[in-house]
Amino acid sequence: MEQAKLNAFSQQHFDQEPIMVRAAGRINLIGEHTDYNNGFVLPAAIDKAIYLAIVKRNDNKIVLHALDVNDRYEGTLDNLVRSPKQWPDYLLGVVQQLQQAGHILGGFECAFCGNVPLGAGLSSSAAVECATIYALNELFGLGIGRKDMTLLAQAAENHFVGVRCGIMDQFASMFGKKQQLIKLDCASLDYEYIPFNFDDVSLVLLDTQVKHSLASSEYNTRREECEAGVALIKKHHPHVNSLRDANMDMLDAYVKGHNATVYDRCRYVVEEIQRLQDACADLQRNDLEAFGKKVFATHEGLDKLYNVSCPELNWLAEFAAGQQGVLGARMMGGGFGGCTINIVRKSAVPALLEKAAAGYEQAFKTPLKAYVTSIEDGCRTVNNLVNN
Ligand code: GAF
Repeated sequence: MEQAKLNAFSQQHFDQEPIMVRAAGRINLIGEHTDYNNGFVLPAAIDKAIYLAIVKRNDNKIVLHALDVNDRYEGTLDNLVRSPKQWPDYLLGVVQQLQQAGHILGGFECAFCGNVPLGAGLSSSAAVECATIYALNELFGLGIGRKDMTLLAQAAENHFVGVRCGIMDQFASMFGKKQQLIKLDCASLDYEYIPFNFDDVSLVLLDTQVKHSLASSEYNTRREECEAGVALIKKHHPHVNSLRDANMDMLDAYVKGHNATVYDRCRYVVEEIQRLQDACADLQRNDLEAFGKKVFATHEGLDKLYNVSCPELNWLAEFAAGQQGVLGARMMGGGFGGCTINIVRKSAVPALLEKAAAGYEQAFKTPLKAYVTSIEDGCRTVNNLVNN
């Protein structure tokens, strides 16, 4: 549907064949709030995506069309400022990063739409950034590799949009591969694909439909708390540059007695980095029950130690834990709203969806949305959108 919409718009508005790009949203199985601590993450690109069509212009204008909100932005390449509309910033930030890296761009016009639900923690913003950089790279023949595009897309979010996110979301959107999880070392950006076996289970996203306003301020606070923990340890162990280099003995010796909150935050991260390694070993043995237990433990840590959950997410995670056939469930992404991810035996999916929707609506007077998701390829060009 999104593709057809973009195709129809392109035919009407562009006098040349556009380059068309698909950039996916993401899930993350385990390894939350570890990316900016130089740890590991285990994300994947999904079946929900942003579609973007782009053509060159003969002047230095940037013209953007956001089809889903029926809005238009017009500016020039030499005057990139944040827009009060907000949505253009994800594209303009990418243009600014490309210019700062020395790439020469001409004017362009692009349109985009998508089915990544906004504010659901599925990284619609990273998908827009990745679609933009991928499309500009193709359009102007910039020759930038995927890793550098990923870093520039993240920098757009950090420096133009103003969110200090880690690398996970952009990496997943750029490097996603069908049926494969990406085990990413966020320190080196080395990665490997790990197949996820869908024979017996589905991945179900339960969307709280809430996004509490604390989300971005608390995200930055968590980063600062982790940095504070590293600074305390570093006085005694100068080689420790991030929580990736720390262990529980160090936290017990140098952080625990100093600041209980910072200790809890750091403890969660150190445990989560190890938990991810153990969970990957479970996957290698195809032991999804053991994997799922670690997913539950991650939720516990995010709620009790890292303090980024909320009543709606806790309700969903606890509810899922009590249902037959649910192997693991937890909040996903930055927190304070968005989705839980649930690993569910296929036979148990219909009952889970039905009971969760009824219970959640009764508890919070808000409808629950649910998506049974699949793992798909990351950024790529698409030729005939109608048939893709
Ligand atoms: C958000 C951020 F954008 C990611 O970089 C990551 O830190 C995540 O929250 C938490 O794991 O999605």
